[in-house]
Amino acid sequence: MTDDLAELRAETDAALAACADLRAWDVVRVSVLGRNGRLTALLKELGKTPAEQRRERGAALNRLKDALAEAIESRRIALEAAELETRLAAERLDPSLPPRPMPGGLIHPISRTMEEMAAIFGAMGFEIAEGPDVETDWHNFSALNIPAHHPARDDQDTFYLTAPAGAPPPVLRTHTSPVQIRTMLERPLPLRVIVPGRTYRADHDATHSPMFHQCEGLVIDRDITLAHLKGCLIDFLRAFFAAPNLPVRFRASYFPFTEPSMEVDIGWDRKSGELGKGSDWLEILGSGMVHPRVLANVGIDPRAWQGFAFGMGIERVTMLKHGIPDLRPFYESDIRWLRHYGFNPLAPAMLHEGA
Ligand code: 2NL
Repeated sequence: MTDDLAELRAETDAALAACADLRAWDVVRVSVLGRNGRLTALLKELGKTPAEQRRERGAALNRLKDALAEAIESRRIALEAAELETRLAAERLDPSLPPRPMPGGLIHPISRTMEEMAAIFGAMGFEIAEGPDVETDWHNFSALNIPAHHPARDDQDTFYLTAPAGAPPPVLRTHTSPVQIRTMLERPLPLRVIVPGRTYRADHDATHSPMFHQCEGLVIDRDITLAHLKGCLIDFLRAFFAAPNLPVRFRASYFPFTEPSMEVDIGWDRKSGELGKGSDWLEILGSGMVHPRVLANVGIDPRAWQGFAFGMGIERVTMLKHGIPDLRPFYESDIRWLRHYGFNPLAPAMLHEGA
C-alpha cells in the first residue's frame, strides 16, 4: 500500500475509534465514503494516474475501499450495541421496589356511585346531560306538569332565591328533571340521557340533607314502551348491586310528570340487610312513561314520540350498596370517614358482572 493509502487507513481507524456515538460516526463515514469523501476523491483521481500504474493503484484502492467499508460498518454495530446497553441500564425497572404510596385523595362514595351509573348506563348507549343548579320556576315545575298548588312548590320544600324586580323567583332545583326538560328542548330526537347531579330541598334532619344528589334518566324515541323501561331498570339494578338474580318489582304509583308511574323495589332481607335475599321489598327508584303533556310542553309531538323516565337518590343507593348507616357524615369531610368509605382513584368504576 502506498503511503497516502496507508495514511487514510490509519487516520480513518483513529477517527472511528474516537467516535463517542452514532452521530460522530456518521460524520466520519461521510468524510471517507461520502460524495466528497477522501476515498471517493482518490477514486476520482484514478483517471489521472499514469497508465502503467493505474491497474495496481486501482486494485489497491478497491482493497482499501472494502477494508474501510468493513471497519466503518463494524464500528456502527459496536456503537449501536453500546447505545442499547446504555438505554437498557438507564431504563431498568426494579421489581423489588415497594409500591409508591397512594395519591393523597380518595374518591367520595357519592362520586363513585355516579361513576358507576355512568359506566352502566353508558354501556347501554346513554349520554350524560348537565344543567344549572339555579333554575327557573318553569324548568323545575311548570314544564313538568307540576301544578301551582302542588306541595313541592311550597317554601317549606323549596329554596327560592330573590327575584329581580317583578320576575318570578329562581329556585335551587329540587330534582334533576329540569335538565331533562333542557335536553329535550336542545338535543335532536331520539335521545337517551342520564342526569347525575346536585339537588336542593328545604329539609334537614337525620335522614334528609338540604343538598343531596339524584340521578335521573330519560329515553325518547318513536316506539319506546313500558317493556323497555322494565328491561333497562332491571339490568341497571342487577349491575349496580352486582346481583345477577336480584328480584325487582314494579308497583303502580303517581308522579305528575309520568303516566303511568311506577315505583321500583328490590328484594332484600330486612333482618340481615342482605340484598337479593329474604322476602322483603325495598323501594329504590321512581319511574314511568313520560306524560304526554310534558312532551307537548317542550314542543315534542306526543303522537309521534314517547319515552320513559326514572329517578333515584344517590345517597340512598350508596348507603345500601356499601352498608353506610348514617347520611350526615357524607358532607362533613371527616377524614376518618373518608378514609374508611373512600375509593381508590387508581381503580375507576368499570362494568361489573351483569351489566
Ligand atoms: C324519584 C322519582 C322520577 C322522573 C323522575 C322525569 C323527568 C322528565 C319527564 C318525566 Cl323531564 N319524568 N323524571 C320520572 C319518574 C320518577 O323520580 O323517586 N326520584 C328520586
